[in-house]
Amino acid sequence: MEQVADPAVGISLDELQLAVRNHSMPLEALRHPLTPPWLHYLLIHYDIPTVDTTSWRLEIGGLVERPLSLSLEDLRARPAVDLTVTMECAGNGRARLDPRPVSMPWLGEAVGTARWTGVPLRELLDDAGALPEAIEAVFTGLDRGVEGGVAQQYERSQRLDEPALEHAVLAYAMNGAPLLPQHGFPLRLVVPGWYGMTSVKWLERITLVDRPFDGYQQATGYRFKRDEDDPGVPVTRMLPRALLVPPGVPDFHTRERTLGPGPHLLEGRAWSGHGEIERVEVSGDDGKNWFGAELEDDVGSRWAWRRWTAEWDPMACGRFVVCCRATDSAGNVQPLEPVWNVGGYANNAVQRVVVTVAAG
Ligand SMILES: Nc1nc2c(c(=O)[nH]1)N[C@H]1C(S)=C(S)[C@@H](COP(=O)(O)O)O[C@H]1N2
Ligand SMILES: [Mo]
Repeated sequence: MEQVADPAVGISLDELQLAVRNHSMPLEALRHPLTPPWLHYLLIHYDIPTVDTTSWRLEIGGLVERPLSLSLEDLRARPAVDLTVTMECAGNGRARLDPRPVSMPWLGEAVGTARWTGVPLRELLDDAGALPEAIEAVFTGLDRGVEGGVAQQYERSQRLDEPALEHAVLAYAMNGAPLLPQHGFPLRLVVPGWYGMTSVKWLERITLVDRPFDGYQQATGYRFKRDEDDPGVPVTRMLPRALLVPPGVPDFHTRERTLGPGPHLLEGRAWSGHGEIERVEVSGDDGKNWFGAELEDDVGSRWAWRRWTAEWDPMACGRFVVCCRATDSAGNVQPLEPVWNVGGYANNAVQRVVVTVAAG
């Protein structure tokens, strides 16, 4: 199902259409601990559904003792929890792969951090009472479309023994305001630490099942495959990534930066779904020499990015390639060059920002 672009062929109008419907987070928004919702990245496979909350219900069924049907008021009446999470699209960085997998052509900015408010998933599953044979929960969104020739509703599953499910939230608010339609109104799943595809939006149903779910987004999409015939392995948690706020001012077309003589305080944020961020390093010479950045914790959630700062003095005028890279407590470190796979997932190669330092 996956397609790979001929290396000689640029971005197509189909890819451009995906890119204008689904936007990334402008890098200057890395200055915010919580991303303003209108700057948070977006990924919508099909159309944004229109939902009438007078008739909308969340159904919880399948292998449960007590099927539940809950209105938005029912959910809001329950004790609420907050979960501050950095979410990133699994396809982030895809457009930088060579050859280029044809799908949403993210450059590296498909990320955002939000405070999600809602009901703990575990409490609802306990109320419904999973039968002993249930091993997975399937989350079904209202949105419909065709993908890889298969008509479908957007659906993904999670194993019931997945540790992140203990923290997962069914969210009806984002940064203290009702969910926006594009982020899943009236209710979405948020699974911390995982790439975004698992956090199903516009939820209408949770179904407990006794076998691994084999829907398109699980069995065909979101798998690391060497080629189209490889069954692949599932894409799960976010690899570490550090991003920096590009310093100076951009050129309108190329976005190359111009700035005055140093020293300059560089800043950015770093996250990982595999553990704490242990280290962020910065390079002013395209990854030849690295120096350490200071890590801060201005968000205060183990599931969210950490701010970092580093003083950089270019010591001369000219053209520089500034990069940053993160290491997490599981020992994952960002590579200098991408690791290729046919779906273009999880390319966490270091960000490179071209800057020209000019006197006065
Ligand atoms: N129902 C539904 N849920 C979905 C999607 C979708 O297309 N439909 N996209 C997924 C993907 S691929 C990502 S990366 C995140 C994006 O969430 P956001 O748009 O709120 O940032 O939602 C996920 N949940
Ligand atoms: Mo995604």
